[in-house]
Amino acid sequence: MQIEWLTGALLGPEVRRSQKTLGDLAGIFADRVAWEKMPAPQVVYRVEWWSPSAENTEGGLSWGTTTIEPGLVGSEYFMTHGHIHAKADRTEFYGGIQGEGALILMDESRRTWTEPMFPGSLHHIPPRTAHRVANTSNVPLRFTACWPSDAGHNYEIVRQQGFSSRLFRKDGKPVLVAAAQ
Ligand code: PAN
Ligand code: ZN
Repeated sequence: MQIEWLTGALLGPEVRRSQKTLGDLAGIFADRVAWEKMPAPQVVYRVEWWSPSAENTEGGLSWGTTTIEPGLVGSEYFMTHGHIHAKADRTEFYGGIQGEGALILMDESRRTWTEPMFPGSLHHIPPRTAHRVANTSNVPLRFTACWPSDAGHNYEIVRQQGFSSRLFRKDGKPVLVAAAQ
């Protein structure tokens, strides 16, 4: 296995890859009318990862790099779907590589806050904390992540309840806005 540190790109036969398009992210962005006018096949982000231990292996680790394209749906930045770990006490590291953005975190009481992401930023996602990343720059945002093999990903909770705040561009700058209930 190899990593290209300048981009986070993973190289090797065990690398797995996935991507999410605007069509895959139905219901995730606030402005449904703007979302419907955009091409469903447009890629919002890609993930490449290496899981040397099988999923669900206690004590194992996975390593991944996510690349989020620059863009907006209405005035909301392109972002990852977001999830909470199925084993909710499992934590994770994120590290910014390229571009700028925000790590959006939400605790169990639905309090949401952000941490700025930039090349060299390092983040610890605490237990029981939903997480997603928004790209607030004009270039692809790339970050690396390391998480426990048995963390699991609960996407349902985000699909059903969303985050309590969203990141919009206002006057050219990111602003966290309480979501309409
Ligand atoms: C990351 C995320 C990745 C894509 O590797 O899975 O950034 O985001 P979604 O999983 O929300 O689509 C991670 O947090 N792993 O646990
Ligand atoms: Zn995670």
